[in-house]
Amino acid sequence: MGYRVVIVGATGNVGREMLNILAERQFPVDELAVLASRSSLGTEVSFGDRTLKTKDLDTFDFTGWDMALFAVGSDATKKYAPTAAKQGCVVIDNSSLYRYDPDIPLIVPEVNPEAIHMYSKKNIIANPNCSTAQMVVALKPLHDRATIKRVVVSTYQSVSGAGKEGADELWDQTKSIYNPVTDVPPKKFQKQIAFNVIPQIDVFMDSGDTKEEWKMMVETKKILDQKIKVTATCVRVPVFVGHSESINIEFEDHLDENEARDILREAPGIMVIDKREDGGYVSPIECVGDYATFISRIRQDSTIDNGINLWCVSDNLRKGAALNAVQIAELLGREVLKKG
Ligand code: 11C
Repeated sequence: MGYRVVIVGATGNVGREMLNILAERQFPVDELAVLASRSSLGTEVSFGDRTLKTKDLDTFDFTGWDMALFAVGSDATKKYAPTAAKQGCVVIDNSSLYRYDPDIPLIVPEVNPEAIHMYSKKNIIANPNCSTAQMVVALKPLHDRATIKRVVVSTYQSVSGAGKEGADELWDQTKSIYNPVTDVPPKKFQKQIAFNVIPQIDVFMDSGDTKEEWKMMVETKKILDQKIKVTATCVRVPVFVGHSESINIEFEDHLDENEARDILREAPGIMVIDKREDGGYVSPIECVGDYATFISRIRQDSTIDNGINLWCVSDNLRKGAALNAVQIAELLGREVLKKG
């Protein structure tokens, strides 16, 4: 016996990846409902070798469905997730709406699977921001060994983090540079993204950090350890898929770079590619479609007592969104619902 699963926002980038990953990982699905807003109603989506027609999110009754994976923005989540949860369907939400609610678990299964049992407070589980998810997968095994005090991270985030409109803007702007007849001014992004980098993701906060940077600090604390200090600079780069991060970590205890490499090699969800030669590391284009968080460039930071630098790359639509949501669904099935 399997699960009755709903995908909310099935026609978007993340919704489609959720369907691909459920099929790839042979998640035990008995019945699947794919929902979309009225404007995309009737659009067909693929699930393995099947084609499914989207149904209307506005009129859908979640009663009797085991879990709903939400891949819509915070506004739509606010409108529909409480109803789904009240109707007895466990919500796994990819938006930022519920992440900071102390009664809602924020889960990366490789890091804090034990938090799953807190789901029952509100029948909702939150999925983290993409840039946080891949970073905490890398930090967790190192924190277990040498206790992290402080993290300084700079991100290089792909345009797909800003949805289809972000990817379209990079594509159209790049073409327009070769064909200047068509001008494609910045719309989704604050400045030209083609052949450029933009040190702003999301809105500015009073502190001077952007919200994306704030999310990395607050979410890392909630998922991994409240005591870890994080400072982040988040940058949009002209890459379609795959977020990269340069991470500097300061530990309580000494950690040798070779031991750090061995620990990461054994850690769940991680693939270490770290040869000290030309090209002996992973770049974002190579991680697309993969499940792993790739770690390269592991080395001692000799400017502090106990410091390590590393390079971390992952598919932001997969580990950063859809894969993590499906892993939460698997965890929920294994530890709580126990049907599969
Ligand atoms: C980006 N990280 O790359 C963002 C996208 O809180 O789920 C995901 C935003 C979020 O633009």
